[in-house]
Amino acid sequence: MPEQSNDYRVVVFGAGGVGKSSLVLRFVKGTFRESYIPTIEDTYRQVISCDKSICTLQITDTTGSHQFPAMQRLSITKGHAFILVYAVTSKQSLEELKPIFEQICVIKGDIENIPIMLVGNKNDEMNGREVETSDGEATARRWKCAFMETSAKTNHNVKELFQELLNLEKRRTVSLQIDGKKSKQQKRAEKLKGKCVVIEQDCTCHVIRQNEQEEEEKQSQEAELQQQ
Ligand SMILES: Nc1nc2c(ncn2[C@@H]2O[C@H](COP(=O)(O)OP(=O)(O)O)[C@@H](O)[C@H]2O)c(=O)[nH]1
Ligand SMILES: [Mg+2]
Repeated sequence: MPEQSNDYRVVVFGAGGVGKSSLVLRFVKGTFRESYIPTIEDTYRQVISCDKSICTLQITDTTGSHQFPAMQRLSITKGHAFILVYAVTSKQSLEELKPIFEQICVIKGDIENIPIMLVGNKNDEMNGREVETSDGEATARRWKCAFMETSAKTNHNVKELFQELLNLEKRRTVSLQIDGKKSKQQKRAEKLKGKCVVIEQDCTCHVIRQNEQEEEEKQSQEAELQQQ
């Protein structure tokens, strides 16, 4: 089991081309690109709240299901929560998730306490669907994990995916919402939406090599929270 640290680490797995990077980039930067650029491994950071203090959500976008085995094992060992992505247009991409899921079970043991979301991406694709929603749901029931269909292209269920994943964490309270750091704009948005849990304005995302200024900002936010 990974130790409880100030980082909350989410790892995204799935076959090449299913849309892992697109989902992560849509979430952290709000962008989408049509072209396919294979990923080696990228990590993004975002400030979130965890047990009423500030912590860092670290999202690791992996290269695909044929990742180097040692890297894959390390990602699983270090990860707190997992997103397993297939494309609804590829039955094979769902099948390729099975060995990854099994490896998570072996390494983590008690997986009922590990947040895992099975994700059927590209649900905007009207033609060429190979995996029905019910097939995804059935797999998730077998794996005792959560399930969602998304589209990085149309931004369908992307923020919800990350928020739901954090909601599955039962050992600590992790939220995209930073308590006490709501901007006027956010408060307005919350009023409009009724219940809003995702920060849209203040949660700037960073590639892991964050600079010192950001570190300072985080520390001052922490100090502010402690004073409250
Ligand atoms: N139609 C559609 N295409 C997508 C979606 N997500 C990603 N793609 C496309 O699928 C290709 C692979 O995406 P990418 O995120 O690089 O896949 P990765 O290898 O899993 O990281 C790219 O051409 C994307 O534009 C989606 O939700 N809908
Ligand atoms: Mg990628």
